[in-house]
Amino acid sequence: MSRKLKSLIKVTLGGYVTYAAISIYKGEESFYKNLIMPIVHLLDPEQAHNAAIFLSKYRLVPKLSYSDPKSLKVKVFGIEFPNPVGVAAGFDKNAKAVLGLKDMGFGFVEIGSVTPNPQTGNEKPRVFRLSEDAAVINRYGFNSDGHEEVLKRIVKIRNENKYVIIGVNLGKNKTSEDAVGDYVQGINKFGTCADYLVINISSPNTPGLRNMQNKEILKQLLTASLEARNNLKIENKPPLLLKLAPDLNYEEMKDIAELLKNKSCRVDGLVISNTTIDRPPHLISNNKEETGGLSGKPLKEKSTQMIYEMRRLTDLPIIGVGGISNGTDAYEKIKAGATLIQIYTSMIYEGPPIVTKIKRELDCLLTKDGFNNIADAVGK
Ligand SMILES: Cc1cc2nc3c(=O)[nH]c(=O)nc-3n(C[C@H](O)[C@H](O)[C@H](O)COP(=O)(O)O)c2cc1C
Ligand SMILES: *[C@@H]1O[C@H](CO)[C@@H](O)[C@H](O)[C@H]1NC(C)=O
Ligand SMILES: *[C@@H]1O[C@H](CO)[C@@H](O)[C@H](O)[C@H]1NC(C)=O
Ligand SMILES: *[C@@H]1O[C@H](CO)[C@@H](O)[C@H](O)[C@H]1NC(C)=O
Ligand SMILES: *[C@@H]1O[C@H](CO)[C@@H](O)[C@H](O)[C@H]1NC(C)=O
Ligand SMILES: CC(=O)N[C@H]1CO[C@H](CO)[C@@H](O)[C@@H]1O
Repeated sequence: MSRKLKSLIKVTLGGYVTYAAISIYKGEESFYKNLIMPIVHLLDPEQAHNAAIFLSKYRLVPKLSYSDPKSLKVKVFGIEFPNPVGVAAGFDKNAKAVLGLKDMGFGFVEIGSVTPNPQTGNEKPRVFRLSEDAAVINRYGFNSDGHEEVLKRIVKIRNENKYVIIGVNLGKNKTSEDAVGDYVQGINKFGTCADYLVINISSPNTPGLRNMQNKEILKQLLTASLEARNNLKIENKPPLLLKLAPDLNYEEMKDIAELLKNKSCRVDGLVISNTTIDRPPHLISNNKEETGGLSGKPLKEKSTQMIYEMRRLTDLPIIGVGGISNGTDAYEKIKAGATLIQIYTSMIYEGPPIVTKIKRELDCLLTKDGFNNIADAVGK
């Protein structure tokens, strides 16, 4: 059997099993975590991920009965979010699954990273589960359908008049000599259809990255990107966010914060954080030696700490991401200074019901502490 056909069957099978289960046990959390996700995990992680995108693309995910409570509504960057729980970048790199993700209950979807030209990324295997650590290591290396394709998909969603908040995470081509040029091109391309844009200074995988975490280059990147955004010929210009690696030390954080005070560099918000190249000594899974970015539970404290520091250093709104798997984790990020949060890795382990779980628990925790809404709890 050809490899392609084989993989198609595997993906379809994975999809079928998941779908059947969804139809029978709508949104049952422990059923997913203990039964469905282990079955899905018989597929290799990239196939499992493709299956998930496939299901979401055709909107074969449970329609939820949970409707977002008022306490979870939050307004930031001039946008009203129905709830603060978003999908982190990298899950729906090519904007194929946006509406399915909305059906799962996400308050917003960050697509990408999208590179100007299509590129295939690194050789497979390039994503690894660390099940015992509730973590993942990936070295995808920016596989992307490229600006044109992804833009078409977003425009289609917009034309269908489906209201969903979409952030676009912009990337650069691996072979690009001009990172700033790639970002500017992305801003011009997606500026009119994205609700927010994200540029980054954080990839442990792409050669040349660490140099980017250098003040001069960062300054150039920020001024050029902000200028491109400000020159967009539309009335409501999208907020521009900067995504940071968790591997910055305090001095580097201070440098960045200092730079962000300059009006020509002042982005509208931060996404904290990307994956880490660190390998904490307590990891026990076999795959812990793989090269790439580590995400999930072992990243949690590090990213929360960084949110706390950057909030104090900059006062910018923050999207908190890294190792969130329940309402308590989300609440910790919010109290550290995040206004919105995102998840990726925990969805791999617990499946779609995790979205409602986080929202329900978060609502409870807010009420318990006497907060009326998210905004009241940010940074407390
Ligand atoms: C398989 C995988 C692919 C990712 N791809 C991207 C990406 O293309 N762009 C990006 O900004 N972040 C990417 N991320 C990082 C996530 O957006 C997020 O910052 C990180 O995984 C921490 O969140 P988590 O612990 O909830 O997974 C990726 C993460 C994973 C696990
Ligand atoms: C993207 O990649 C191509 C080649 O891979 C490169 O020539 C180009 O300069 C890069 N940037 C843009 C904006 O296309
Ligand atoms: C802010 O940035 C601009 C443009 O890069 C530069 O000319 C100016 O000196 C900077 N100001 C400060 C206070 O750093
Ligand atoms: C963060 O790191 C991962 C690799 O771990 C990379 O794929 C991703 O693109 C990076 N994020 C950004 C915005 O560069
Ligand atoms: C939430 O998840 C964390 C791990 O990320 C765990 O330590 C904690 O006990 C969980 N809390 C609840 C209330 O489930
Ligand atoms: C998505 C993306 O473009 N990631 C970039 C993050 O920043 C570094 C530094 O420029 C780039 O190398 C990555 O490609």
